[in-house]
Amino acid sequence: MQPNEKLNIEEILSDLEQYRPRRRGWSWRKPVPNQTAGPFTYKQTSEPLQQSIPLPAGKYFGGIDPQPDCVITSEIASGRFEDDLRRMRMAAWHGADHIMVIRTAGQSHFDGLIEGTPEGVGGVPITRKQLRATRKALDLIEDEVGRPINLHSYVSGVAGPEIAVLFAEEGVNGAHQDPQYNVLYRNVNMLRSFVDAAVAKGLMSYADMAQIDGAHNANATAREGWKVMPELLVQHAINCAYSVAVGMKKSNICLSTVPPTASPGPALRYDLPYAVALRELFKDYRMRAQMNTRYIDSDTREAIVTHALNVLISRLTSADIQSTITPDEGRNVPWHYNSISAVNTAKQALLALDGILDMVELKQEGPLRERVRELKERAILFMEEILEVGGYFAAVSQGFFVDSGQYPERNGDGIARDPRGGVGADTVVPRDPDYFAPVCAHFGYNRVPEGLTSPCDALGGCTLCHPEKIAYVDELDPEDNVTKRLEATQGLREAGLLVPEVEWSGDGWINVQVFFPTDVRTAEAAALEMAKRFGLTDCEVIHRQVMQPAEGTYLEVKGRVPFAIDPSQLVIPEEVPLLSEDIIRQEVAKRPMKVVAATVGEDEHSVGMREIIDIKHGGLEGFGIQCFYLGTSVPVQKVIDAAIEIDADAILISTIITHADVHRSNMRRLHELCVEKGVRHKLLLVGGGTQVTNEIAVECGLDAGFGRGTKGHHVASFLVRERYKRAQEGAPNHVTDRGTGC
Ligand code: Z97
Repeated sequence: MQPNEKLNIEEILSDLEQYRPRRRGWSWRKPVPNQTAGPFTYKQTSEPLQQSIPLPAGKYFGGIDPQPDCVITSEIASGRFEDDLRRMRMAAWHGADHIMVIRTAGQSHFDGLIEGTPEGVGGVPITRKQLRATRKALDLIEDEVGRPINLHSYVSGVAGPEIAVLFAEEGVNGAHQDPQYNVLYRNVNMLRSFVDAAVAKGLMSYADMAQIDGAHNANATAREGWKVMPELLVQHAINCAYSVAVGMKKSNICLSTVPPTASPGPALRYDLPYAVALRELFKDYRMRAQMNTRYIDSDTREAIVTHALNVLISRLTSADIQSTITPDEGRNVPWHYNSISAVNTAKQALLALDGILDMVELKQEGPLRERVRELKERAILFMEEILEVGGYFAAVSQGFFVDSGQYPERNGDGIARDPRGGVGADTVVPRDPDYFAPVCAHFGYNRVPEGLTSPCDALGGCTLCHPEKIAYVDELDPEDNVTKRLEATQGLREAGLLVPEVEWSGDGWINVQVFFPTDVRTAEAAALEMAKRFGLTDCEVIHRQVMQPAEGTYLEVKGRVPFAIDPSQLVIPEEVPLLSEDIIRQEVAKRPMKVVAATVGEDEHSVGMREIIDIKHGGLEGFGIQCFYLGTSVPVQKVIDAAIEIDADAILISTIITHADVHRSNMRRLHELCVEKGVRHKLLLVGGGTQVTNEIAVECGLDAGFGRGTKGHHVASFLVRERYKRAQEGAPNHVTDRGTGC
């Protein structure tokens, strides 16, 4: 794939029946200690990517994009997997290497595999076709970025073992698997859940998949999330011990850790001891850190700060996977750019905290240690009580779990399940003495006939060894499938039309940020009215924040645009590439440059011009250009005289206040007076100001114009490039006789 070529979804979907995953198993990043990138040396980074998008400020350091040493997760599942593939590519280019595909809400209630590619609600239906297409796309993407990308989803519900087989067959690299999840949240019968978990974990071990447990769900479900810390430790312990007993290697077992509290709590005082206790109790295991979603509201700023603080804890306690849910999960708008924003928050924060443990140490005495000890004691007492009441099943039946009291306190609001009840009760039967399953990955008793090297020889191979034996079902539903969905947007693609998009191709959603100087209720109604007048449809306020009850409210309102844009009809101004800051400095060092600058006419506004010149604002001075600033309201004549006197290379004038097109007349006058004085050929003339554009300035006879958003770098690049060009052409002046069209 070429970077400027779009992922070809039709091509990915073609010939899927023949597609085979390239590998099984999870890939961790390869750490490269003491790695240099640009001017920096990092302690905790991994191998760089071949192609990527750096953090925005990376451009100031030669476009470096260091990759932290821990895996970065992006949760992606918009309901249409074909649209998710493009988001996965964007996420990978920003540094995600763990793509977690959320199953459609409640897929664990299905008692079998789904086939085909129906549209999902609150996630994507996990099916063979969807997995195969996703793995195929990720294989292309990982070649492009030059790093393995882990695909991940969930193994739960009574179809858990079947899903695990599917995952092993299709090269899925990681999965959530925790029998406690089934028991507590899906009311699957306890015995059935643990037996199924053994089978599923056996398959996951065979396929060398990473496993993430389900403890974080207690945190997200309990009424007072921060109080369930002892229970979280217990849940981790149960799943870890069970997984190891099944045969899973510890280095593939990841604890799903969530800092239990959030804004506005004194979060670190709660979360740091919890993370330290966890690290100490489970030192042989991997930690997967996920943001706390329990208290996330619709403010992206607040969510991003929470996320960054969570990453601080990760760095202090060595997480292996940094999961990034969208920074705005609270308002349920996991849009393309929000997913990328979350990946970048993790990347930025991890890099910022690079090597922090070389400099600071967590105290070995005082409140941190006391709290760590207390948490461990509470967790151990919890375990002891489980044993006292007769074991895990009995404890669940008495509502021990997801109780919002901090153990040993109980609030009586835990989730209680009947050990004899639930989905799939009484479906577990002992295996017969001659039980034989002709498959290679299996858990428990299997009476393989003598003489067979592998159990599946009895059948001439199982689907894990002979993928051609997999019965590939393309689609079951003639209407609800990816082909039909792609047909609906085919017209747009064929005509090359552009529609704004946040989740699905052609969805048309945009988000408008607005402030109304009024109370929240009125502001909300006004925002909806505004969106309607914009011509948007399906409008909804997705964020509201009072600035002051009477003075005003900030809102974000989403709506769909009812049009498509034809890029062939757009007038796209020619892009003038900027010279790098280093090249400009080198050129100016070789051939010094002098400029005269002033705000002309009757304009007292100096800020714009000062920022263009000022070294502190990245202005011309910083490139070594000598600037003679004459001040404000300077007559054009005087500016030219000064330029002649010091033998300047260029004149910069600026006009901010413009009435009666005074900016045009000033620029025109500058050009004409220079011609009159016979110096036009010696001087580069540049105009600036809020109303100025390059076109207007050139019309008025100047060499360039710079409007809003201009930085010193833009002007310096123009001056150096133009001077060089003219020197190359051997004739310093090509504009002397240019007529002014303004
Ligand atoms: C995360 N943001 O990153 P169903 N098994 C376990 C789970 O935790 C889950 C399922 C199965 C979160 C989102 C929510 N967890 C994950 C241990 C879901 C899902 O098909 O939706 O019932 O299974 O972990």
